[in-house]
Amino acid sequence: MRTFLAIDLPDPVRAALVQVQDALKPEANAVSWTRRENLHLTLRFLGNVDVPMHVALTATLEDTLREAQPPLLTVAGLGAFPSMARPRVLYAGITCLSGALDSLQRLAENAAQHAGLPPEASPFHPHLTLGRVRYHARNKALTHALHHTAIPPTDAFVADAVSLYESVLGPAGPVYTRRKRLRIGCW
Ligand code: 2AM
Repeated sequence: MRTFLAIDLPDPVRAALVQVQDALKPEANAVSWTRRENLHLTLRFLGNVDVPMHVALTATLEDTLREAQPPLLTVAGLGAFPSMARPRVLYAGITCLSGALDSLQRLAENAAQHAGLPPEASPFHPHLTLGRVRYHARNKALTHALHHTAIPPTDAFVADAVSLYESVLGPAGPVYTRRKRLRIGCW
């Protein structure tokens, strides 16, 4: 089962991100846009993991998340990987106003390694993927739009849980199904 750990987004944040996608669309015709229901903040991509590993991983994470502080998050600015000049992954940034998103990511990483997964090689760059450019050439209009498109203001939100998602890849894009929801902090 192909899975990842993510933080869900409130509806008003999703709506704001869809508005941004709509604003960028005229400048980007070869982009696979993330569907509204698929918008999320990835904490840790796990890849193909078997059931016993998931059980071990979620048990460890559930325990450690109880001691964690739910972070207060807000959406902040547009960006692109690998660069604004050569955008391949279009994203909205995320800023942590209080609590620590990085320590949540470390708990997810520790749980993954404890369950037997190899360490994540890439550094953590928290982001909300809006779309992926299918043909990556320089696109000055898109770069310009990324610099000049404003994200509609949204309220900051508390991330009160980490979700384990199953991802099934298909011709119409991935379908994500939540398999588990692990609360952050003591309730
Ligand atoms: P993203 O956060 O940039 O969108 C499910 O595939 C999620 O896991 C995606 O949202 C994706 O990135 C993230 N992810 C991270 N590394 C990945 C990888 N090697 N393959 C697929 N998805 C990955």
